[in-house]
Amino acid sequence: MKTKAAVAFEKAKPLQIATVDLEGPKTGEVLVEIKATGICHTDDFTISGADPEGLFPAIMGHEGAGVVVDVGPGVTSVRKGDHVIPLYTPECRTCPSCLSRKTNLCTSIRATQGQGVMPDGSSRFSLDGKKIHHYMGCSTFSNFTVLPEIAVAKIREDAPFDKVCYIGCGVTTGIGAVINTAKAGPGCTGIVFGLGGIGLNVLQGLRLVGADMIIGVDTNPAKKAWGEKFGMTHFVNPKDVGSDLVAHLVNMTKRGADQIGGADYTFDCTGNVEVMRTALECSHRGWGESIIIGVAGAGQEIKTRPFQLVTGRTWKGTAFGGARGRTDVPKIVEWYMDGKIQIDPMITHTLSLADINKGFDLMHSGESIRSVVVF
Ligand code: NAD
Ligand code: AHE
Ligand code: ZN
Repeated sequence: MKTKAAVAFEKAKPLQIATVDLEGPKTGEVLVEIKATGICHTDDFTISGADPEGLFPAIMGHEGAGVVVDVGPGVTSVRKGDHVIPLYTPECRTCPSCLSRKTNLCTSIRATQGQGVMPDGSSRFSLDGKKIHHYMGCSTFSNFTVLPEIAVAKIREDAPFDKVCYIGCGVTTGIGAVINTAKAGPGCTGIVFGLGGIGLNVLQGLRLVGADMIIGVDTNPAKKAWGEKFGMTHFVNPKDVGSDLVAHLVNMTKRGADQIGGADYTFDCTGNVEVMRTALECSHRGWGESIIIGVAGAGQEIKTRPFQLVTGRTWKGTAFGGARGRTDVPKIVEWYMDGKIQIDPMITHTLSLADINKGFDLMHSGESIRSVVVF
């Protein structure tokens, strides 16, 4: 069949709208009509050429929602007409990682996913007979896409596609980082670096678990008002603080008789390795945990004095907020539908596919939180 898609033909170039060929679903695969897709910073990261796994040409996008329109042989868990959210972190429930119960990082199709192909090693997308790569196993910047059945979460049918697509990455990553990775609880203190599409969801996750003090840190002063909408109690712009941001944040979080300071949990939502260091070092001596969410480019490395870890701080990372997609995503959709979490105010722009490059411009200028393309 033919489908309209935004294609990244080469790195660091605007996406081009094209009508491409899409083969139908093979064994264990499903064909999904994407109704809406968010634009995540990670799409931009890969398009920029900074992603060591980046492949071109490719159809990016990994934050979608849509309807199953066909299924391949052997598919049992979903059927035509089901509403689904694609999962860049699948959940096969049979690989050693899924069975370990220690991680959400299902390994059953990770190798082929990283090579931009389906589990049988081939791509379903092509143009003029030439292969186009899948991206993160999702390629939601295409009106129709093919996914393995283990990489879709079935959701309730009354959930609006143009809002719940955001649960396909940003919402789940931010809230999941608090609940699944940090396992934060009532009364804790948290510091969130970078109040974009991910960081605001970390803020609302901290509010959800009953954190006492929620500090947001962003170099864009406009993010103060944004943070306050989602539970932030204090805002810090590093540009106003001078050279010792760590000392400033430690001072702000001094509690109890010993007045040591430092947050119970800190989160990097910037992808900047210097910020990651600051985030670790302003976590509490003895028990502070710093969770890396941001994705850093090829060649970037994190560093700190080992003393920071010797004195009881822990560095952690999280992908998709530690969520097991087929199990957890339908529940997060329920939370949204029940009003327990907010999504609508964060979707600042709704665009047509033809205008998808404007979504990236809005991200770069800091004007948008999330842009959503509606097909
Ligand atoms: P975004 O562009 O919407 O937000 C980034 C925010 O960081 C902006 O508000 C920006 O002003 C702020 N910022 C930039 N430099 C800063 C600095 N030095 N100090 C403080 N704030 C600073 O991006 P996003 O969509 O929220 O994504 C954030 C990061 O998370 C990206 O690196 C993205 O690739 C990554 N990500 C990771 C996962 C995962 O599973 N681990 C999932 C989604 C996104
Ligand atoms: N390809 C990059 C890694 C990118 C990365 O870490 N991606 C996150 C999801 S970001 C969503 O917006 C992830 O899921 N990581 C786990 C995995 O298996 O990729 C690189 O550096 O090579
Ligand atoms: Zn993402």
